[in-house]
Amino acid sequence: MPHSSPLTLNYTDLTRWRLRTEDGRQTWHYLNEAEAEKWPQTAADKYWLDLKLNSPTLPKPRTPLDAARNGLKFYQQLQCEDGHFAGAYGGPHFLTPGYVITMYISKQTIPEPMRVEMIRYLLTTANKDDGGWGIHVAGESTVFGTTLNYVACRLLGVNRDHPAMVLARGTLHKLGSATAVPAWGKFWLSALGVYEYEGMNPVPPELWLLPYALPFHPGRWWIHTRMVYLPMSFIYAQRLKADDTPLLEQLREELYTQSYDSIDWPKQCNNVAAAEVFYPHTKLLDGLNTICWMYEKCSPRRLRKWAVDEAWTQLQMEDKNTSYGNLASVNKPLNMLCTYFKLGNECEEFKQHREHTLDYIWMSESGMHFNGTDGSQVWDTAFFCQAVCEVGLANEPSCQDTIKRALEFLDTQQIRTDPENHTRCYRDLTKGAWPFSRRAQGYTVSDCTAEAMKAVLSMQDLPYTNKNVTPDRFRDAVDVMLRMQNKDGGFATYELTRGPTLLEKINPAEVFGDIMLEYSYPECTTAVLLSLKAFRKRQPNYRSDAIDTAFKHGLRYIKKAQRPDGSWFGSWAICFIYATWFGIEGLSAVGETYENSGTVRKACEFLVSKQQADGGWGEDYKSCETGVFHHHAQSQVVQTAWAILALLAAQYPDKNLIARGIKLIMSRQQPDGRWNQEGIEGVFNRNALIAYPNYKFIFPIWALGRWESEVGPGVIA
Ligand code: LAN
Repeated sequence: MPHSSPLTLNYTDLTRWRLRTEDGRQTWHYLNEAEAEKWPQTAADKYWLDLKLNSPTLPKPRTPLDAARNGLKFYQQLQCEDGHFAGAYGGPHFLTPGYVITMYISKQTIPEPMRVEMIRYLLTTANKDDGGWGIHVAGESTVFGTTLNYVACRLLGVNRDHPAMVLARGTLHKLGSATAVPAWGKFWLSALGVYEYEGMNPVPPELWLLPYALPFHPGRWWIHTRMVYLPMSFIYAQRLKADDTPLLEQLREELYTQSYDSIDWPKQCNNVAAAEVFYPHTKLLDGLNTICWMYEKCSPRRLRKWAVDEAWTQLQMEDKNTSYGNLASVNKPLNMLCTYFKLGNECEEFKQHREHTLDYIWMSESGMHFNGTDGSQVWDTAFFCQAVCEVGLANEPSCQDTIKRALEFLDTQQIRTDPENHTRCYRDLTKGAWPFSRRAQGYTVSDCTAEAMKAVLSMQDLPYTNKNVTPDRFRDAVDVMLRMQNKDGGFATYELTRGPTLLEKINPAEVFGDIMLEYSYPECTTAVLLSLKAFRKRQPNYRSDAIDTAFKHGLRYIKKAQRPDGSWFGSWAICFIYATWFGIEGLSAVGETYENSGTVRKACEFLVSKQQADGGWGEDYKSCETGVFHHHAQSQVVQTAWAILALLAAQYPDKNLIARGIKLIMSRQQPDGRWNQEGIEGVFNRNALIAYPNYKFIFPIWALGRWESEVGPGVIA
């Protein structure tokens, strides 16, 4: 059986790991000694493994721009061979188990160095007090996190008597045992054969056969939700599960506080540990579940077969359109599992899937985990480039090579084609768009197209760069974005809002909020508006009326989304400070400032009211969960940088107040120019945190540099 070898190693030799980056694809490799000699570790490898970098102590910066230059000097070393800036993208605790469970069911052996490092990651990220896991790395232990990660550890070969397992199991039992695991956990356990399908609410694939005109057709759901429920429905409808093994038999004993055979499964469908429910079932959902249950009892065989076939067709289209990389980290293993069940583990399709799981696997100083996506390559690189272009550092000779390589990367990552059969698979056109990670993944996000386009436009203005991205390619990007504006004037993430808000009422995932639909977001909206403005400066005649209208409606949305206290609520990073930065930038694009706009003034006052005693800003992730601002116990360089960027964009008059934030950022800078990792930066679905470790370089450099462009050179007293 896979993973049965004893746990002999606690960690691998970190000096033998290498990150390979090709065309944006990131994969980690463990070399033997001879190979390791021929392929030396780069600064990026060492940095991400937390090995000693030996980067020189830099002259102590006197001015903010000097500090930005030092930050840049350090950060430049981390640029990868193919021109992008790589980074870990972890945080959620429900991703690595999906991979491990899928590998186990499909009878794949996880290579030994990976197995060892995954165990190390899972054990080092367990909560210290009770040995359990939360929904994300900063959360208290939950049944969801603890069940899935406990199972992952056991499948990876950790013995049931290992002290970490004993502790985690005790915690799981105290929290209610695996019968109380939320819906997605119930699914994973059922597929593994350590929970029974009658204990989860139905996921009927027949929904895909309904006419699209119906407002609840899955093609209208937020793409991540629809792409998770698609493979789940394929597996659920056929009640597919792992071949039984002695280890699974043991798990059936370990996960529960009563004997497996005595569990009343139908009663467990709605048994979810109350403390971890973020979005409780509505009456509407419970009613629909009852109808689905009745349907499950009498579903006509031929109809079911037709629905399963349709799900399979959709799955294949997704696999093909993403080059087997898939949309993100949940549907990646799920689609692989469907392929295994349908075609076995010998076929080319399955091998492609297995190969592309590697795109998600990241080796960090605390071990190996599954990233939230196959990276954040385009996103991080685009922000970095904008920062150094705006503040003038891109003109300095020492930055030119970095910029040329980053531009080449972003040039190659623009999506140049549309998805095949796009209407058949409910996809939109993508020609001209940029993705979040890399071109092969094939999905656009409104703000990823926007940020990448802004970055490329600025870089191509520099005298020393190639102008490979031709005007027609920018026009394609603009077309993509203009098609993405919602009726309310705002921009959502991957697609237009396609369904009524009522759909949110059937959100069945329990642990996430706002997942059923696309919504307009201030972050995405501002990004698009700023990119249209930048485009218009270069090509004033292209679709100028459409751009005018988009701008007008976009601004209307931004103003409407502002909260009475002057802030905006952030959905993709923590939280109010992040979105308020976007809100202010959007308004400043049409010349609104603290002096001339009540909206901007209110927003500035909100930010100013949150400045901490040390001059910095810091916000806790609880803001995302509760919708109310929560201070972080310590100020954070990243959030301080966002607040400063916003106040400078607003031309906030009290420069001494901003200077205190600048000094805070400078005081946290290390002698070699780096900033150390502080709190986790990102969030999604209201309740899951995700790391953006590049932000601590990009945004401080940007804020320090903008200070000097706005306020002028000189030392801060
Ligand atoms: C992301 C990452 C990037 C993020 C921004 C570009 C920052 C944002 O402005 C728009 C939304 C987007 C693209 C986004 C959406 C949701 C993602 C893909 C993620 C947060 C990364 C991981 C997450 C995905 C849903 C994880 C899988 C989990 C499920 C619940 C399906």
